[in-house]
Amino acid sequence: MPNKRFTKSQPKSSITTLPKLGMDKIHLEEDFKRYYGHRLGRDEHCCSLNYAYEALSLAISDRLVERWKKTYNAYKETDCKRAYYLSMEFLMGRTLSNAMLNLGINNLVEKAMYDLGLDLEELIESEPDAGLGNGGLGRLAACFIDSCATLQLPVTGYGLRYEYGMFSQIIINGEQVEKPDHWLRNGNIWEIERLEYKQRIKFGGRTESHIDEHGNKRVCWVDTHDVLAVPFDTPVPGYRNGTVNTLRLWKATATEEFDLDDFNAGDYAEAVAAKNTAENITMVLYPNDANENGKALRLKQQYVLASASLQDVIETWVGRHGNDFSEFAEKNCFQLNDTHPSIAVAELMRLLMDIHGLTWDEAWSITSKTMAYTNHTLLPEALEKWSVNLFRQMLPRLLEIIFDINAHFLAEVSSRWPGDLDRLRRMSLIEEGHEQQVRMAYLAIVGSFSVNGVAELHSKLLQQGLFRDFYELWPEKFNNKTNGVTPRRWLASCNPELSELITQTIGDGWLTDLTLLKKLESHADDKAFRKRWFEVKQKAKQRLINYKKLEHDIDINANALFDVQVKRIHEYKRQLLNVLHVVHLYDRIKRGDTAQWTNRCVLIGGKAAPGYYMAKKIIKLINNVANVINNDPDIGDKLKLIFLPNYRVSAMEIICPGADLSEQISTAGKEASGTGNMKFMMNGALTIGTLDGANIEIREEVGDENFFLFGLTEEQVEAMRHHYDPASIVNGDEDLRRTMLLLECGHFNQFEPGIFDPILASLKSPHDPWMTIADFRSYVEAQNRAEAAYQDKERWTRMSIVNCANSGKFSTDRTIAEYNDEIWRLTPIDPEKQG
Ligand code: 26Q
Repeated sequence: MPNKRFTKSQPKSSITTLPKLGMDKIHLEEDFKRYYGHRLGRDEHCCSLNYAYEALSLAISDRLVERWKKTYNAYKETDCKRAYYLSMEFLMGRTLSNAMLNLGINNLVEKAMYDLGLDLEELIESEPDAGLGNGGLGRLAACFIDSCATLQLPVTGYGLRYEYGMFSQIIINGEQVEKPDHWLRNGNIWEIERLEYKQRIKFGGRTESHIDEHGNKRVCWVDTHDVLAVPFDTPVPGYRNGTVNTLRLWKATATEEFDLDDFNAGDYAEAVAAKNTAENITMVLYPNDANENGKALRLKQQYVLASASLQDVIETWVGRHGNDFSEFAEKNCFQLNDTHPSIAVAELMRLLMDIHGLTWDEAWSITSKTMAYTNHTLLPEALEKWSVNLFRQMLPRLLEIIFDINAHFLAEVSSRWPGDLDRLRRMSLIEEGHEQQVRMAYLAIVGSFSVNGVAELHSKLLQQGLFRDFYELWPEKFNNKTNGVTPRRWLASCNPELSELITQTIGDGWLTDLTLLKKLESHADDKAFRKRWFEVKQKAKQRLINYKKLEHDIDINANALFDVQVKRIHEYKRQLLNVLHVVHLYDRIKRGDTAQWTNRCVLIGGKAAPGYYMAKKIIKLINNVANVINNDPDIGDKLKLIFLPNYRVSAMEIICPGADLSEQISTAGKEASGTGNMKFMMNGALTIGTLDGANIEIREEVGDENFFLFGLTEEQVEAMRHHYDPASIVNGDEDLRRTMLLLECGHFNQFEPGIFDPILASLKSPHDPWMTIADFRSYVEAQNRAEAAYQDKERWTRMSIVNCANSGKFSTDRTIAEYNDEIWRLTPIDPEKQG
């Protein structure tokens, strides 16, 4: 009974008071050796990297746990307001090096390991990524909780503990093959299982209603098939400030009676098999970064996250306040990371009414003051919808509540716009059609007091387009919170040489106030400083080459322009535009048009959703083009194209310091924000980009002269749609015509005839939503400007410094400060000044 509390005895305080752990080299070495030798039972005959990694991690983890308990107690004692970040994804990457950096013991541990004959770098790299996310949205959640801890805000991350994270990608014959990512295979020393906080989650069954002794209607949800959600907690340290917050991830398991019922009926094997249905719920992360419609298992995942997290918060509340919820809304705030956890709106209503006896009005008043929703997409087809029938079967009580929310809401709409039936139809939470669907984004908007986009353009387009009707009704709910990235992982930790140079030049304040990087700008005029900057960049490029060498046998020269596009493969992100440019460069070399040539190495990486046909074709095309170019002796160092397999957090930590040029080339109006763009800028890459997402704000910060802008604006894209004629653009542009001809004649698929026809057809279609052909000429011109700039090393280096110097806005410390000032309104708590 692991969750049984002490009854006959109480622990003496002597078992809970511990001496403070030493933060010096001697104590760390001692602890490391003890864990290695005693806990793991190893000696000099067994020098597996993994045991050394574990021993060190255990020693570091102890130091985190010490601060974790202190933080927990400080929050509890102050009874402060709290926020909860609800997200189906936390793309954490590796933990060890970040923990050491934030504790301030990274240098010291490096020495300690060295003295023990170990290479810290090697230990760090032996840790698998926690890849519990698809891309931008999941990594943003990870950067957010880092900044919350650094700002000492009482914020808990709630998510799911997937047994299998994002698949790992291998390339066979140019094609993506997915391999399951069993990231927990060797255990996970950073998490603590908390059986005592498990929660029961209901599925299926039916509802019954009756009138209680006060004459109120009460609903019971009965005959359900329940599962348990067990939390696993991971510490989230702030940067050198004593705060350690919590990331709580739920694992679904079977209830005890689940097996017993069947067991008593004599069907032992069935009973054990039934356990699987429960445990399957959190088995695997869905590897789509756009909506994959209708999968029942995905809805189950979403409900486990929402229900377990809300019950957890309410249990803590009731433990302190009993059934008095009068101050609940003043003390709690739930930030919904996209619509994925938005069933929480209905679930909070259910818990408050059915379990805690509140009236509809009381429950709605609380719910609509505690929920806040962040949108991450502008693609209408990516808005999440669930079939009403599926909902009725799986979550009948929640469907009733959604219908009731809708009835109240539509009454409000019709009193504001009497008789406007079309508006009612447009705004209803239920989409009518041959099958009724629940519109999750509308549920999130109606149930929240705040709705935000993730970059200025994105937030504006939400108000004018996707959510226009709602903006007219409630303009005060809508706001913008431009994304960021944590400078601890994305500069300090991934680029130690550049960080060292920056700190030597302007001090180390930038680590917690990134706007201080601005001080670097004046040094851009200092030739000696530029030289050092250039040397650091070259080293980072060499590191990237060495990393690539592991998989490839291609000679890459660090003097070439490193031109990088890494992100999920998506038509709207337009990796194809990049490929068209590469083929155009190849064509130029082949026809001898190489005066003033700039050697270039184009790196493209990213995963395709396994069911996304076009995205997989694009990967194949990149690899085929690469094969031809890299094996053509005429091309040599002038041009290389490399597909980086298995792009992930730990890969980006090597890629972004080594990039010269950052490709941010989505069709204007389609990329909500982008965050890779920020990581590159911070590490001194220059951007070639469209006026889309946060690119616009990056250009504003760095100035047009330090940014390679191209392409149609969002308004021009929309205006051109009606008369878009790619065929005439191709015919009128000799370079483009030749490029398309090379692709069409099968030059890159000589033994695989026709395989790229679908790609070519989509490029040439007047209905191509991404309008790639429309931006080709302007893109090539911007690339030419980039090459000219790169030829002048002094000029390029100056621009690189200016980019880094103006990246201060893009720290998640700024983003989170805005979330807190305008949405959460939490008071920072310093655990060291408490108690
Ligand atoms: C939904 C339903 C079923 C299965 C999967 C999904 C699903 C999963 C993940 C839908 C979307 C996502 C992820 C979206 C995402 O990463 N969006 C990106 O968010 C970043 C952070 O705000 C932005 O910078 C990017 O512009 C945006 O594309």
